[in-house]
Amino acid sequence: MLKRIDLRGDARDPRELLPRAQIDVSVAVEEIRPVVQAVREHGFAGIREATHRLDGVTLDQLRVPAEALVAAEQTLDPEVRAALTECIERARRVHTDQRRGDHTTEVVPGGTVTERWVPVDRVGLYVPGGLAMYPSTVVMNVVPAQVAGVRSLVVTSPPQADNGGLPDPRVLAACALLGVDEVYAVGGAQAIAMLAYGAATDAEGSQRCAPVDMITGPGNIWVTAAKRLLRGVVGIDAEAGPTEIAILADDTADPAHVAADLISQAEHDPLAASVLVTPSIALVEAVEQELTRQVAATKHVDRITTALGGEQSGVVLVDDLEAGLRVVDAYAAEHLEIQTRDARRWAMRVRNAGAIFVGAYSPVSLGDYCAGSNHVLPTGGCARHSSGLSVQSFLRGIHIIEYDEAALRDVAPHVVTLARVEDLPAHGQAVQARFPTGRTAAS
Ligand code: HSO
Ligand code: ZN
Repeated sequence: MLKRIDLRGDARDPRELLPRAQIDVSVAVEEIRPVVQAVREHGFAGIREATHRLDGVTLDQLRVPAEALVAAEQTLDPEVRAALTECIERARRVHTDQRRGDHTTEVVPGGTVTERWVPVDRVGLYVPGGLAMYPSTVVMNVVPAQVAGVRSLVVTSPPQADNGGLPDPRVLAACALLGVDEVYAVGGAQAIAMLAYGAATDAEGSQRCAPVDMITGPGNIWVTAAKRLLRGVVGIDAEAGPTEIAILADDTADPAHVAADLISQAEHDPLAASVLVTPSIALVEAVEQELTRQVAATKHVDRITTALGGEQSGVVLVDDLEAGLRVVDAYAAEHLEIQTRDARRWAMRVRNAGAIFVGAYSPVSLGDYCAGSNHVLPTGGCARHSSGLSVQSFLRGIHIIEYDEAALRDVAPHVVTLARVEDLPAHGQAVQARFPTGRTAAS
């Protein structure tokens, strides 16, 4: 099922040799451009037309009524409520610890730079519908935004024909549990355009969705394309690609666990990537047997079989764990599991991964729901330069510069010199104008 890539005795840079899907968003950008334009020009009418054409639902009002949110929460299965509540509480604990205070550096006596962390004012969260319907993702986006202190938070999710044109009831319930009361039944590129530009949400224009400052949340290729197109008009978290799991394992790993974890992320998407990196051929053979047995018994067989058999998945055989470490660093997985002897020690040496799951009892599914960690993580190798969603994602560090007369006078000659070197004498003059007698440190 998984193809084998044998890197034993191979000294080449593993980056080029690893499996990875190629996804081109640029074609989709051209396809959604007219939708975005229509929403920008015609507001509500543009959204309604696109929703009718693409989602098969005609809406007179885009905002989800408060009673519908209350009803979704009240009719939530108690077991689901308990699980979501646990997910929220654990995430809150971890994200609360991420908060950082303002910091002042006294550069010289009388000259300070303060870094003040200020939350983004208004954030829009896109929650997919259809194949991907994740109340847990509502939690993973809303909790860090709330902990950061974002004042205004809006959620938008596609209308479901079978839910009377409202978004999925479990998504609505998650919003209600988190205290989010501004929710819209809009999906796709039209939702991203509505959040970016703002729009009336009914025909009379009596209600409006005000534009947001930043959009987060996963979505399909059209949503990703709209985010790419509107980046700059509005802040964008990241372009979420199909999910990935890499497992670095040795002969101490349990093949049944390894197979189950590879399958768990393949369940998301036919384009999901599952990669096993190991020096143990015995483990590979045992995992292959387990995969055959477990895949046959699981629900989403087609999706999983396609994902595991796809170009983006495979088993990478390496000489030893040192070589395996180089491979997982080169791959920079969204999720990396370490199932080896001394797993923690190996985990601490990893440099590139969205999140690392250590040992036999920390599967990725735990992190997806109830570890307390965030499950919105960099994909497609972006873990080489980016982190997952956190409180920090919703904060801006503003530098506050405050120098007194003596401190400016003291450094003035250096400012003037650098201004001269860059041929920007007016820059130097802006400092010298404050010392008309020309008495700076140099004079
Ligand atoms: N594994 C997904 C998140 C998720 N899993 C949501 C289940 N629900 C991407 O990290
Ligand atoms: Zn998952």
